[in-house]
Amino acid sequence: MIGDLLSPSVGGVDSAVYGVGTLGMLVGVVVVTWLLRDDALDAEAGRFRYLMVIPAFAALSYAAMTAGIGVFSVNGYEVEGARYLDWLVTTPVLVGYAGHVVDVDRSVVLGAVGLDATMILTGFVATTTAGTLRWGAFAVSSLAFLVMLYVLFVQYPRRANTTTPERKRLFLRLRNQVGVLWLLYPVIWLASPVGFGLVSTLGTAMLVTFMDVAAKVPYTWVVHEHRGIFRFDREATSDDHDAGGLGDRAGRDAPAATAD
Ligand code: RET
Repeated sequence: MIGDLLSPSVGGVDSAVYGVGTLGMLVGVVVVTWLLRDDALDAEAGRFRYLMVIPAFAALSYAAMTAGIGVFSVNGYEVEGARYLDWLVTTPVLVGYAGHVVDVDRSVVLGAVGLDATMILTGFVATTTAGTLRWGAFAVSSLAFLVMLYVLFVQYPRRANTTTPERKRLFLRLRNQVGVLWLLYPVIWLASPVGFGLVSTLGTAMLVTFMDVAAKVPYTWVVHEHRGIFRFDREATSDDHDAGGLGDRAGRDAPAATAD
């Protein structure tokens, strides 16, 4: 298996699909580079370096998959190790960054990140085992996913400390993207050869690549669209606190944003 992991095998249509995925992720790298290079923005407040991890790590992971690195077979299935490593690193950033936007209490963000990592790790177990263990791991992963969504949709708004209308709007855009797009991943898993085999290996590669690019690149673009939040001169309006929940202060402490 170690031999499988280390010997690259370029070729096949999967490789071409992952090549397109790599290019897609590079678009996200360009978008975050613009944010980092914009002198009018406070890159520290925007945590743009963390945001960069999302497309950059994925681009590396897709480049590895294009080269056939990290692929191994278990129980007759091809498993992309680089994909799970990518998910393990980048999905917690997607979840954590949405919390950062409205300054959610650290303990709550860590809870969501922990559930997310549990979901990916147990998902990997489900993918690489068979029988009862596989379905047990799938159930644990799905449960962690549902509890994580509860934290994002219920706890995050309650424990948000900075809820100017603009921040709230960006948060909702990012959070809702996670809530909607991510639901398709377990469905694709079930339909793939690892699940019920309704979709071929190539079909699964195409679907997951499309989903990964859709979950990451528009995320960076939405932050770019709302970059005004992180302008140096906006600090004063975005630093107040709210114990009562995300909805309570809407419209009170900053001029209404018009763009969306
Ligand atoms: C698995 C299978 C086990 C059950 C569940 C899954 C969920 C995976 C998710 C992945 C999200 C990935 C993203 C990648 C971005 O590039 C592991 C497929 C619940 C939700 C957003």
